Amino acid sequence: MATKIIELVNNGTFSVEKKYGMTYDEFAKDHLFAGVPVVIGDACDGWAAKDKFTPDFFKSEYGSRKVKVQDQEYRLDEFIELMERSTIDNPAPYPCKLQIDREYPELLPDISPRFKFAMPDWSHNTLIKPFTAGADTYEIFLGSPGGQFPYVHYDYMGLHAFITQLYGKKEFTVIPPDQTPYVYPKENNTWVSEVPDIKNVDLEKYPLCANITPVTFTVGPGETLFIPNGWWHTAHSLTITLSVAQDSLNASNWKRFKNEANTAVAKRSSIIAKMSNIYLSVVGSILGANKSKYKNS
Ligand SMILES: O=C(O)CCC(=O)C(=O)O
Ligand SMILES: [Fe+2]
Repeated sequence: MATKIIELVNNGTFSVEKKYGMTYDEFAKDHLFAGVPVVIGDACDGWAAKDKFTPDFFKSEYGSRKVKVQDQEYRLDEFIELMERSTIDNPAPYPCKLQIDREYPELLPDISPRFKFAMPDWSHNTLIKPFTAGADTYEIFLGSPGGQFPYVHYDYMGLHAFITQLYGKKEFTVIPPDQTPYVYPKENNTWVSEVPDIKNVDLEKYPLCANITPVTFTVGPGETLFIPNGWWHTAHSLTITLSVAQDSLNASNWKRFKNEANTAVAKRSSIIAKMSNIYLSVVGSILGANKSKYKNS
């Protein structure tokens, strides 16, 4: 069956498409190694979570669990009730994140099998773990109307992101990596932009933002947004939402991962950074980082 392609948005500089029936080969060439975002319409078709993961399910099954949202602790059922009362003008705090692998491991089978598109994934490999242990790589996001992700960023350590919308609609805004000089990366957290609201920029304060060409589009239930490493992004919920976010690391983003891992280590010690560079070169060749049949474009 041929891949079905729908153009979601096109600003003349780049477009974002939604695709169904994509083969791994197409995804690898046109998105993973090309560094092009895409909404995959059917990646989670085999997941039990598709019907099971609703705000009501979490309220009834896990209501007494504690969650911390924007530094405040809530019972999960109370937080979901707050989400239900949320309005665009007075949104509940966001993001409310549940760590699936650490806190809800019994739910992992519901989000299995891992998509072919997110494979291979080295971010959980024991050789890599020392570098990614601090990254949250398997999360549920609960949002409500008006809930806005607090900053524009690209994902830590050069990891790719797969965000699967299982309930409700979320609007994403993305900006390509080559526009990084115009988004005012923070000096100490270079993956976070200083600009508070990328869709309503104060051009007097941030004049370089006049050069950015963001696109905004909506992701709905059953759809997975692939955000390649280095793409700046942010999101806000249009309705009550539940999404599952996963990261991936493989030959396509190895170079970027290695650079970012070395930079993070170099902040602590230049000698350890040299050792980490050698270590990651060896690990890269063990994992086959330079042997992929696909090439970055
Ligand atoms: O779904 C969202 O709100 C965006 C999440 C995100 O980009 C992240 O956690 O890195
Ligand atoms: Fe992100």
